Amino acid sequence: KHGHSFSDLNASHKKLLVQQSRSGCNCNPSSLQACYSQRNLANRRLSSCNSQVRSLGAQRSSLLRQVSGLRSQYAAVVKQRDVLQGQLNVFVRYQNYGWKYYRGSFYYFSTSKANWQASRNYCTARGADLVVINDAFENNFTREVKRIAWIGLYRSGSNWRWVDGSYLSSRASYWAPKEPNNSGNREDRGEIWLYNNIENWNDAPWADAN
Ligand code: 2F8
Ligand code: CA
Repeated sequence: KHGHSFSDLNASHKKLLVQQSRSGCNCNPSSLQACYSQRNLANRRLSSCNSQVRSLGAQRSSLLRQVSGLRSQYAAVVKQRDVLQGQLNVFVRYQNYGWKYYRGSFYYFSTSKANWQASRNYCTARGADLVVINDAFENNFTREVKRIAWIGLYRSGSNWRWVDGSYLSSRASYWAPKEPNNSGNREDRGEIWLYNNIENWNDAPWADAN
């Protein structure tokens, strides 16, 4: 059969009308114009959606970078906290044993009397040593002991040295007036002596029990 029957044409016309009404368009000029402007509007919305998608994608990767930065900062802070907690534990333990903290070091002012070497052994058995007085602050802090007390100073020949190996000649010193005098030619160790004075050290025989 060639060509279309009237009823065929009618059916396909109806079908087209249904499709047109689904798409919201009619084929008269004014509704065609409305159809174009709807399409243009849809295109504008689409391109605005696309740029939002692009911008959100960029925000997402920036946020992911921030998250990974924050994760590593968090880990670093946790590590720092653990170090500080450990230091705090040490601090509390020393304080509980009666050690005094001053400018970065712990000091123990013993009340028992012993000669210089036995005093030094008492210190080293506790992971410390007789005090090395580095400056005016430490000198004023240590004379707060308010009694005669050995310090980590010894004579080797004509040189006075600290127990850390340094030579007193290259450091601040706080000898009492006229000291060290090597009285009786047998004084070879340093002590806090005139503790009420800034210049308070004396040399005394190592075997004295301070
Ligand atoms: O007058 C200073 C002099 O005093 C004592 O000797 C009499 C001290 N001796 C002891 O502490 C053992 C000296 O060291 C000090 O120089
Ligand atoms: Ca002396």
